[in-house]
Amino acid sequence: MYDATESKKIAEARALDPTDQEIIAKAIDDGVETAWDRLADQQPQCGFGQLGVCCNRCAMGPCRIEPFGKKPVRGVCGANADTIVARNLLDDLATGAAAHSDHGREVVEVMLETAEGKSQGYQITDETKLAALAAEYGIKTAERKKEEIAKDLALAFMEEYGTAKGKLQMAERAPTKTKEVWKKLGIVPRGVDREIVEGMHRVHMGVDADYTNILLHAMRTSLADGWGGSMIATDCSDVLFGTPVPIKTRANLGVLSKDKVNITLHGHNPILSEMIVKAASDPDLVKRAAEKGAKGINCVGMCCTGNELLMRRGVPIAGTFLDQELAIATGALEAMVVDYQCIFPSLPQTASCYHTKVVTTSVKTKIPGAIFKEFRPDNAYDTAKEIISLAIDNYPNRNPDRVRIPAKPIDMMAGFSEETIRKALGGTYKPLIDAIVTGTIKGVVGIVGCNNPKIKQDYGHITLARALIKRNILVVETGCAAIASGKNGLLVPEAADLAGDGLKSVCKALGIPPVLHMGSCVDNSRILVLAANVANELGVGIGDLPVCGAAPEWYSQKAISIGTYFVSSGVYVVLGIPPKIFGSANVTTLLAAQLQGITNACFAVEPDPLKAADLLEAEINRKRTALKI
Ligand code: BF8
Repeated sequence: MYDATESKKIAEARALDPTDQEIIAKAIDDGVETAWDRLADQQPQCGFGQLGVCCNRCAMGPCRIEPFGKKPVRGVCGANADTIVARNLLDDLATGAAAHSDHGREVVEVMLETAEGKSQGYQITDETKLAALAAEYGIKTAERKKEEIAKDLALAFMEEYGTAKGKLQMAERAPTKTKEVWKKLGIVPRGVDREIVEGMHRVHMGVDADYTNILLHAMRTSLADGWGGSMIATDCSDVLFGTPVPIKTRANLGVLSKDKVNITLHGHNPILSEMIVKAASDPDLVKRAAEKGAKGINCVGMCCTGNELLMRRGVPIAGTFLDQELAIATGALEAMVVDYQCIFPSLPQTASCYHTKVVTTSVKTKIPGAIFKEFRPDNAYDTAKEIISLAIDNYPNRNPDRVRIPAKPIDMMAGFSEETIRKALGGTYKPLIDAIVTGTIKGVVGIVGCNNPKIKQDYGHITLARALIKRNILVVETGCAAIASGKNGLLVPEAADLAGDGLKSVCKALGIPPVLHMGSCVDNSRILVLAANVANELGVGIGDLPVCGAAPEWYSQKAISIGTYFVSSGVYVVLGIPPKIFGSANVTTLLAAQLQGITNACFAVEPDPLKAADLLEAEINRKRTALKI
């Protein structure tokens, strides 16, 4: 046990945000284990694993390669460090691509069931987007009901997953020059199911041993995610729930209420979270909450499903990946309702220290100790009511003596979809292009990705975003990076005062923040579309644009796929956490240098966010010089 001063000191080292620090200190004082403690317990972490030279793929192993040129230089099968590192990377990347794309498939299935009248509580909301997508897919719209069009579109999306056409319709959005690079490399993305299956085939012992060949397939798989599975998830969610427009809300653990039933929606798919929020205003449930002594039902978001909710409904967001245990440690949470991805398996253990109930809802994500309520489209509203009832009935179990809710939620603004940005600029990207040409805005950087307890929570995101806007670089964000900026006050128009004079003038004229929240992690596809549309207007490739990416605090396999589809599309990406590739000099050189000669982009690794800002600015200047601007 620590005394209060020690807990505070530890908390300050773990997180940037004072509200997070407050609850980290409380968790320490309450004796609750969190990811930071588990990371400490794991020290020292396996050096072979960190370098990517550990292979546990078959029953002749596990094998590891000695990284300093001594024996063993090969696994039992004969694979060397290059093969092992590249195979491990493809395996991780395919896992991430599968997570995004499987999420997308579930949204498509709900769209189909909704179109056929078989779902409960969903509807086709955005008819403009539906019509635009139908035109893209050659689906007739004249004199047809929206449900008929949506049914054809859902079937067309399903076909994309395993298409026999050998290419994706969605990827046609990419500029010609970018697609030519893919063609030359033999990485034109086909259906994401196929790329993932082929990836799993290649990493089987005795299949692909050529690291270059393996990495090319990794690039292809990532493209099928970014321009396929993820893009479908984004577009289909917009049709069902509406395309985001600017909206105000609040962020940090202070959004929990001291006198309402608190429900945190954590995970990724809006299919679940949208329905819980909808059911939370059901008069029966509001009455039931009042009967239990609560002043209402307070739904808040967490992680990417939180992003989905806040950008469409203005639902407040409690925090990022590393806030999930802290939300429980406030002692004020009646239920943590999850679907999948980024859910700590330890949540029921955390919850057992308080009264919180952890509810899992997907057959894909069962966690020992959690309550399982299967959530299906055909009974979605009824199940949502059942889950909320469970939270309401748990309200009297809250122990006020163990509750601490931070005082001040922070105002933020979200909802900057590609459509909204384009519309705000007058239907064309010309004003943005002009601002970039004159140097008023030097370029654009997408800051994306997670928290990782290896770095002080949100420090990487916020330090980098502040440094970039000061240099007149517009920042667009998704995922936990965007939530971090919300918690730290960068997502309000007033934050333009922190920007350089050029960017500040543009933000003030448009009334927008210098950091734009573009959505969840699958919504990185919105950044791809934005870049594609700007490049198409200029008649260049994405790789020619002064546009870069960064993932300062990434942890997830999904982030590997995201980073790779950006680099494969021509966007230079700086990672704040080293990927597990340094056991192979060849793999490292290919990803961090040689790719630049092919896609005009590569990866860099820089844990210091200020140095990362220098790298990003230098790359933006390189591309500006090449464009002669
Ligand atoms: O998909 S940013 S910690 S919540 S993986 Fe997870 Fe990373 Fe957050 Fe969203 Ni994305």
